[in-house]
Amino acid sequence: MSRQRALRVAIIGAGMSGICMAIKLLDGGIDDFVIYESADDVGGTWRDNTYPGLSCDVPSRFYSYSFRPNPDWSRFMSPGPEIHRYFRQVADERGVTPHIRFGSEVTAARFEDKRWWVSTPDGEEAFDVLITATGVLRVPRYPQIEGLDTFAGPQFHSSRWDHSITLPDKRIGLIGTGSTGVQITAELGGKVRGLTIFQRSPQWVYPTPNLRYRAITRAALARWPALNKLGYRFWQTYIENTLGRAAVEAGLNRRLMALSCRLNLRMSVRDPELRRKLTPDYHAMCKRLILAGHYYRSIQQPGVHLVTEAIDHVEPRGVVTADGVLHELDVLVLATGFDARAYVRPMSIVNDSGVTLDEVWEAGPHAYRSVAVPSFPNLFMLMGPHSPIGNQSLVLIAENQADYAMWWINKIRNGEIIAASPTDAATKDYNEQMKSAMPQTIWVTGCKSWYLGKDGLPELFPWRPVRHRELLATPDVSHFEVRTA
Ligand code: N01
Repeated sequence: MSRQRALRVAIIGAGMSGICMAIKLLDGGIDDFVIYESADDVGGTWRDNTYPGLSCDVPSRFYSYSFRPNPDWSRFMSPGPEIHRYFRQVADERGVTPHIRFGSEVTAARFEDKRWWVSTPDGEEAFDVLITATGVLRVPRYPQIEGLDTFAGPQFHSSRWDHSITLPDKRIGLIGTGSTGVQITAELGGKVRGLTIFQRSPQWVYPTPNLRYRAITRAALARWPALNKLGYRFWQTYIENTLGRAAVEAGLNRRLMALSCRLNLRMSVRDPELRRKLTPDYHAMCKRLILAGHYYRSIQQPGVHLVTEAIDHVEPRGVVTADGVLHELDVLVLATGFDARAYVRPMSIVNDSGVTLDEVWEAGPHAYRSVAVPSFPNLFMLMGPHSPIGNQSLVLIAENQADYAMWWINKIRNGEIIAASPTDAATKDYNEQMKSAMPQTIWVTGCKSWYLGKDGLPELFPWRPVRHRELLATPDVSHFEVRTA
């Protein structure tokens, strides 16, 4: 222990991944770290998104830290506010919260004199290791629609919900039918004066009822924690062998999942015209698969209108579609998604040659095994480029990536190395392997989605999630440029 050197670590972001990294540091005996958080609360996605019907679509047992099971989840898939409370509670009980600097936005970070210099409006501080935990879908994407800002009523992005507005008496316009739009529809359909859904592309919906856990089940899970662990393993195995596999390998799994979506639509929507409008012309899972229980039921409620005509423009009274119809509205909700290529942007990350991450990523974000970038020493990313976010629980991905970062952090702390970054050759080789595996994935089968990058290829991990875990389990030092003095 005495040979260990003091080490300072900076984490950017106090969402699910940043909290996970902090716990790994504390468990490893490192308490000299700062978490920079631009907002005034933890939780990232689960803090920002508060729209009606918000829920996770990964089973609760599996969408938890593996080291902190939660017997109290109320449903099979947890409602958003419960997940937010869980992360806040874990941050408090594990001693993470005192390390967080709330309201402190990192504007830049540069590597100089073997250290990372992190800038905020309050000044600059030096660290040995920099961890980015800024999430994936953080920056809202606003649609370019003529006249949008002329709308007379309130309008907001789904991730910036205006809770001052009462909903039941309103005619609500909803643009977007991704996971968010579907969850909002499932919640509001039939409960508001009017819900007009502007659908540009229909979605495949995998039937997933969200059942409540009974009090007796929750009591049993609290009494016997092993049951929770069993539940975690069960859902991990299930997801990794269904969606985890079907998205990246053709075969029976893929066909069964597609069939379930087709049957769900066929059995839930009797009106052939409505069913036609809701039938996608691409393969299930090509876009992010929607997992929902009662979307189709809600869309058939009185007062819900599905509009498939393209939006032409917006005027003060509502949305005008290409057929010239004015859809009068009181509130306009933009469930139009996020800039998935933001990563750490707009902050600038600069290496000791003066090269920015933006420059390195000009052709598209890429990394070594999703966690590190050549020539950017001691920088580790959680949820970095090509993480398996399309077919795995993000919580487990964060844990695996944080463990990987810890492996290098321990080497630095033990004085074995001063800095490490992956070699160009290893990173290039890894990215070429990924590129050649992309054609087998469902994501390239002819749909448009936020998964696709500038080159038309998915910015996702093209193999089964287990492979990502294996790639991170045993760091390969020969793939790294290591500085020892
Ligand atoms: O965003 P999206 P999201 N005019 O990009 C439409 C995660 N998530 O917020 O498909 C008209 O998927 C666009 O149309 P099209 C999950 O990973 C998870 O819904 O491009 N329409 C689409 O329908 C998910 O994938 C949970 O033709 C326009 C929609 O807006 C990701 O977040 C819950 C338009 C955008 O869909 C993003 O989901 C919620 C325009 N100009 C979200 N521009 C969980 O349960 C865009 N659209 C964990």
